[in-house]
Amino acid sequence: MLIKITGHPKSTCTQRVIAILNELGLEFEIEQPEWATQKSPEYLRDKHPFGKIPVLHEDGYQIFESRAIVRYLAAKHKPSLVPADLQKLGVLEQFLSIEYSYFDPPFSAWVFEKIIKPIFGHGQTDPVKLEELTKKVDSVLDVYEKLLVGKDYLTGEYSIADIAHLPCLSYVINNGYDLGDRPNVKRWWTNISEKPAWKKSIASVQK
Ligand SMILES: N[C@@H](CCC(=O)N[C@@H](CS)C(=O)NCC(=O)O)C(=O)O
Repeated sequence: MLIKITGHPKSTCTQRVIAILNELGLEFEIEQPEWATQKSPEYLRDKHPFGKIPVLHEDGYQIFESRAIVRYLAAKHKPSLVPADLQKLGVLEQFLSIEYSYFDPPFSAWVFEKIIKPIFGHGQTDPVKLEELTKKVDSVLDVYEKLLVGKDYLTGEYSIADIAHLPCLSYVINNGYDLGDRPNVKRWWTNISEKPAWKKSIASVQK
């Protein structure tokens, strides 16, 4: 049965799901809700109680939250992306939590300010705000530079923790953010962004 995603190809959360679907070689289609529909009583009742995207629909099964969808699809279709060894799983969960707690807030705010805001008619990019967000992104990547010492991937092996970072990291780098003097982050970025599945995922949607 074809997997359906309620989402928008430009949304970072939707791109996280697209990235894992392409990594797993699964076919899918995207159903884009109208902005207003996304807050309608029907949408809140039937798709997402918080009025957000993305939502996964698979043969009568439905879940929302991009990282939960990534975990579910990887565990189902490619368990090597989610280690069985409990200590390795703990490290993976640590990096997924780091992504959600410390990485995503400034990065998704940067993406909103620079890209999403003007595209979707929420106003022009505020350069002062963007500068503040750039400093926050800098601080997060300074920590990643240390976390990535001697490693090609966050946990040491390519995993869903790397995939979870791709949409926001890719957006900022493709839209003028300079990684600066951070050789470990640069090596990691090259390793994860050159995966064929990611290239397929962002073709024509991130610029
Ligand atoms: N933690 C959620 C976040 C969902 C979310 O904020 N989605 C955004 C797009 S990336 C959205 O629906 N924005 C529209 C809105 O807030 O009305 C996830 O990862 O799925």
